[in-house]
Amino acid sequence: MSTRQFGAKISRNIDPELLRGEGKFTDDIPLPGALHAAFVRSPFARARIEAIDTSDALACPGVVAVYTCDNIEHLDRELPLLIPHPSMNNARTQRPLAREDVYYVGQPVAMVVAVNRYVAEDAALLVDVDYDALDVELDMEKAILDDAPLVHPSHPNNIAADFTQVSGNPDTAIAAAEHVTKLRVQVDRSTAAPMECRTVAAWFDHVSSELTVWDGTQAPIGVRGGLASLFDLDEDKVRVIAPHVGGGFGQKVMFPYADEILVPYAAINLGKPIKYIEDRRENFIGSNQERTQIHTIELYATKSGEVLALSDDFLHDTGAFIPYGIAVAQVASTSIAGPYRIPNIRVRFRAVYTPTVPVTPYRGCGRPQACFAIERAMDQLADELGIDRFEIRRRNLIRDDEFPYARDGLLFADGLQVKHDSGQYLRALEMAREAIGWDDFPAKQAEARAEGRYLGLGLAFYVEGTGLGPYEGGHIKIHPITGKVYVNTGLAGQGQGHETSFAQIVADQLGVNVSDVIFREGDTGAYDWGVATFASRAAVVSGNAIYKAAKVVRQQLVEAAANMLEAPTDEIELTDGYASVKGTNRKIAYSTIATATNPLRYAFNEAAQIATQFAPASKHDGPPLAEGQHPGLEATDYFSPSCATWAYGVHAAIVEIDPVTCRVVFHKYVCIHDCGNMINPTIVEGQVMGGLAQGIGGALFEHIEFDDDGNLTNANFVDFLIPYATEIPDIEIQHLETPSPLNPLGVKGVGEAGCIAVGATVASGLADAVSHVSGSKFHYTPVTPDMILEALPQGTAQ
Ligand code: MCN
Repeated sequence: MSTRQFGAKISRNIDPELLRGEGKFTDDIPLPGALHAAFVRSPFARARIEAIDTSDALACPGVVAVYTCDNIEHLDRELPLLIPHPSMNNARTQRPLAREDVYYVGQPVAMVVAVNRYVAEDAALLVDVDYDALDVELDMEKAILDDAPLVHPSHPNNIAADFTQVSGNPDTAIAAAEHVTKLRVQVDRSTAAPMECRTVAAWFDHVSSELTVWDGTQAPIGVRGGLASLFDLDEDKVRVIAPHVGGGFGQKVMFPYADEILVPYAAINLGKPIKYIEDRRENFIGSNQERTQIHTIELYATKSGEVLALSDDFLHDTGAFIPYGIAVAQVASTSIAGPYRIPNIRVRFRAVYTPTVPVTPYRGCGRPQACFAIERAMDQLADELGIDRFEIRRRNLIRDDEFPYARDGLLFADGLQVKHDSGQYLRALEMAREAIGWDDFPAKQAEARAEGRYLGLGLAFYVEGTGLGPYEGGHIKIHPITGKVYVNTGLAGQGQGHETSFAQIVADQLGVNVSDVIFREGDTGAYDWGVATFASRAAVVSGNAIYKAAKVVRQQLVEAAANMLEAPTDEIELTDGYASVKGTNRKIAYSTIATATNPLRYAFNEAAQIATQFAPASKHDGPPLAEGQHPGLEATDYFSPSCATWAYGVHAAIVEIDPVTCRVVFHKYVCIHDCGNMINPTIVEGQVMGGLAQGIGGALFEHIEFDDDGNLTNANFVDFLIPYATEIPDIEIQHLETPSPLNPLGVKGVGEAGCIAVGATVASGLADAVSHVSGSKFHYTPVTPDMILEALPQGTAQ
């Protein structure tokens, strides 16, 4: 195995197990004697709770306990604000179980624990809650008016945060501008819709006082820390395992949802294992969502299309609580200038409380909205100035020699200045232009129009600050018996292929096959330093931590082998699990080196016998460890990024409107993207494709619909449409690899990239398709067939 593994297209090693149905998800964990939990949830978007009567539920055979705010002791409190920010005044977070008031349909009010889920669900229906319904306003633009009903009386005009950032000197630039383009765009609410809904199971061992929790979370270490502090346990007494997780997409990163603390609480309280598996309806009404933003964006430009200043003022729907602070809105506000060198920016947002399920990051986290705003604005500017859409972008893109390009005054969600670290933006645009066939398109469009067809070309450029800190760690150990390499991190994957891509990094450093690297994540019992999987950060932060640890183990291998083979270190080669002396047949297996470097050897295998020749053991044990020496081949290291690294890409699509159904048909979809050096292009493409499919969902189908009373009216997959394979076109992906200068591997993240530009691309294509007959600009997503019908001349659609 002399070929380099980093950068190789290798199939994901976890897939066969998952495809055969052999994955182990929380619900597959055998917990003999487990009780099951079900929740009573608010049917009102806003109401006072006059009384809760649990007596009928408690009398139900098989019911073991019913919890309300009155019998959960110290847990009856507002949960912590996860990301504080000075722009928020008295940020409101949720109580595990409602007390006195409910703030959204789906809010947990009581938890029933019973011998099985059927009994628990039936008994939950018997909990009698007396509500006094209050007025609600779900429309953000009305919710900020003086007479609007308040979600929290503590917050006038429903404003949770009001924050402005300024870069450069917008006022001067605005005064100098020759042209201004202004538009209002809206992206509406969606949800992550993971295949597996959220899950949690817990067991407390009263003898050892150890709490074990299986949680389909993106952040087991965070959950562990939270539970330890809530239950006043040493962290070492709490083990959180994220087994296989059927997709997270951001929805499973937030801690704590009510169930995540109440299920462990009941397990401690009742002395029995407890399980809660959220059902699909609960996932729709009770698990966090994202996306609604309304932007009013203005571009101030010269007549030749050079953008001098950008002003954006947007409303961000934060739902009824704001546990994540302003993170989503801040990411949107700092991505608003996209890839353009706009020196003067003023961006303000107001986060608005609405009586709906809370808003936390969902794949893309504010970037799809920002991309939609700036890219629709760029198209409009191009139209108004009579410049073609590729050209207007070309004139404004950050040029290669301008990197690193800092936006003074704009702080990203990590609190650090926005700085685009590297890229080839002009080249990416040119590649997209060629791949989509921009030069030939006008003729094709003219031909289509002559036949009465609506054919359009859309494009959008996106940027994504990835790889947020603060840090991750990696632990590597070569096993003395088998020579296999074990790698542990504090991450938890939900389908990102970490098992393969991180094995590739290690395989290269240590000279082993990827199949000999065993990667483990999602278990605080195995490794418990780190943060979580979110913000497209694993490749950057964990990848580099693992790389650093692997380099240390490599050095250990080389030194030990040099000693055992009596050769200088620079003569040692590492390949295929053996250390050898260059140009000779003298070689030694890693298992032997690992065994020999451990003074205490009770192994009975061949490696141990051979190892004895090199370092003969005394009767029971080997030579003492020298000062500073440690046994075996093992290292832990950490990586802490200095700031976000910026990935980017361009999408271009040729779309046609089916005049009968107003369906959007994709003729071609091209995605040029750059996530720095790719560890595994197969995984990168899978991530881009998955994100893109989610983006198409958001652009055309997926839409959380509330009625005027705040009821979610499409809480199922019949009415909430996610795209199937039949709706996803063939995607032509082309890679650019501009290394990030900010980390040793030169990588940038890719997990969210695919979804960011899709809405803007589709809208751009649709507006182009109808531009000869309609002024429709498609400034709203999802674009529904109704909207398309409205854009067509009357009577066109059949
Ligand atoms: N990768 C690579 N080369 C790079 C960058 C990344 O080969 N230059 C590989 C990584 O090694 C990893 C994968 O691509 O195997 C994604 O890496 P990264 O971009 O670091 O993203 P994370 O692993 O941190 O995953 C989080 C990201 C986010 S924020 C969401 S949301 C999302 C996503 O990943 N949710 C997902 N992708 C998902 N994919 C699946 N199947 N399920 C989800 O819930």
